[in-house]
Amino acid sequence: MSANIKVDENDSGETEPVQNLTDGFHLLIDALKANDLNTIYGVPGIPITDFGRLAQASGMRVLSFRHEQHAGNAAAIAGYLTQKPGLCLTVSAPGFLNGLTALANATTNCFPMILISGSSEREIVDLQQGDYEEMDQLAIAKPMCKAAYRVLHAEDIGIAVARAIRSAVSGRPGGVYLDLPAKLFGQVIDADTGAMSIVKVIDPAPAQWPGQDAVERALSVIKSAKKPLIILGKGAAYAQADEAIRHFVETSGIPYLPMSMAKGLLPDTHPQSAGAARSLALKESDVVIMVGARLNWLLSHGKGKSWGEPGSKRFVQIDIEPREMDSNVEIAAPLVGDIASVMSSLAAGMTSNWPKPPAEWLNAINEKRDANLARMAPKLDGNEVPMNFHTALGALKNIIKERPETMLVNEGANTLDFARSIIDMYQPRKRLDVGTWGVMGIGMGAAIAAAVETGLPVLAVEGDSAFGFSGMEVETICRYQLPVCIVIFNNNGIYRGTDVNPTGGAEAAPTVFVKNARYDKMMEAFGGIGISAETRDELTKAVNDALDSGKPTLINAVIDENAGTESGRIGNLNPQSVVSKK
Ligand code: ADP
Ligand code: TPW
Ligand code: MG
Repeated sequence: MSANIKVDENDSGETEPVQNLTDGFHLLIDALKANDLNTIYGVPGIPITDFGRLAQASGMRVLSFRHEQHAGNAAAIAGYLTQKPGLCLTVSAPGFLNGLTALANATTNCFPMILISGSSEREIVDLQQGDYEEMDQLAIAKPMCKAAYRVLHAEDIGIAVARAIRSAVSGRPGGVYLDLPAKLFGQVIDADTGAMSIVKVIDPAPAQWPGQDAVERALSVIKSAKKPLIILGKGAAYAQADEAIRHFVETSGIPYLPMSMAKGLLPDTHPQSAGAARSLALKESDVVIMVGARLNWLLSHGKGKSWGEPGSKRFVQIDIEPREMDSNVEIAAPLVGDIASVMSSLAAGMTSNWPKPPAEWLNAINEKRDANLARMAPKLDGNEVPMNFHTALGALKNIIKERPETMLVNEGANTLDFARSIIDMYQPRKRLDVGTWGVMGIGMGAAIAAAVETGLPVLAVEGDSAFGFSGMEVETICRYQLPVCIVIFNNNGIYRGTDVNPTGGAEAAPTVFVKNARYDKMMEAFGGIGISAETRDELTKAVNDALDSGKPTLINAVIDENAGTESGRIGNLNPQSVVSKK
């Protein structure tokens, strides 16, 4: 898009050739569009209000949120789903800081995004003279993300955007900060010079092949295993190497465990899924093949009781980030490269008569899995009123089974942990959740990005506390008429609704909320559909109606306030007081 700013250089009234000009606003739009970045999630204000208007006028989608953190979370999920950096646009200082949490969270989760923020003037900021929303944003962003850049000259916008894109998506993906001082937007340069300054990034995330020696080493470790196990992480989901992963899993015949956002990469009902025999698989395995998953807290750092006898494991790890190797335990066979390339290298070395793991191991896992599933089944068919987590999630499990294309968003404590294990996923990249930090507040941002980026119906399963962190974005969902159905598991509080003030005073205990709140009324305030569901049948009907109609809907699912446990499944991480409670 050319700026079409024309200046008549002759003020004497004679006709003179006019000079085509462009400015920072238009150059930024041109640079983004040249790289096929066409959607912006943000909050307007000085100095980026006109940028949003001009971007929309240019045909970009500019989606305004009610708080930058949720716009940032949406951008991060857009990046995860598309392998292109999601864009978040914020105003200076406070808007920037609101977006920064999402940028840090994206980086932690290896999601590519770019936080573009307007900022105050360098000269004033650096002398600390008190500009409007003054803050040294670049310095603050740097430790929170993968890379941070500032642009001072309009002719550098093209190269800066290119640099930001490549930084976000190449190698281990992550968040990038782009600092744009207010003055930059209004800088005017010659339009031809401007057009030449735009850079289209060629091959932004180049394939990274593992060395042949590394491949052979890994294959020999895998071949020697008596009890092998594959762990698929969200890096594997991000890589979009779905067929190559399926081929590796099925040719090897090795049981696999999906980490939560890798669920559905292969259907959870796949005969090799060890999801319902997780403890046994981790404890007893002798060779563990990590595919785009880190040995962080979510996997007890690859050691300790849940991993069985010390020294009983050898690890093969596939990751694009070399420094991930040996992060927590020794990696016997590191495979550094992108998952698609590594998988195809492994496949080349695996003949079709590749030996399957010993039957004894497969039987042990299958028996455990079937027993666990059988034990769980009756709980999921219950009709209790008020509903407990199993009643309500049993209903949602059946709905996702019938509608496997649905995007599922999930946050909370019990609401998260139970939903993760109960709701089977059938397709890749359908499950979006609290990720590596276990952060509350991703819900509405993730739901909005899921709807915008895929056009598919979205089901957001939210703890009542979790929802509160981003609840105001229901207005955004209604405004853009997105096909999002939010189900709030309302148990009157954080973990449970039963805590009382130990002093006997009237002030509420720290973990409880207003009893019997009607979250559904929030949706009605903005023209959406609000429903309070007290039974399994009411819940099933309301969700099906919402997914059929595509209308923004919020269902307040009334859950027994006694049903949850402290911190869900990670209560063991709570520090214990050594001084006895009174
Ligand atoms: P989970 O939480 O599901 O266990 P993590 O976020 O801990 O997953 O790990 C994801 C890993 O995937 C990161 O170490 C990241 O470097 C890696 N990764 C991301 N994209 C790719 C890719 N295309 N190829 C290989 N590894 C990747
Ligand atoms: C940004 C701490 C972990 S889980 C949770 C909080 C506040 C809410 C749990 O209650 P909810 O779920 O959602 O009602 P349920 O089903 O168990 O009742 N701030 C941030 N992130 C985290 N993780 C917290 C606080 C937390
Ligand atoms: Mg709750």
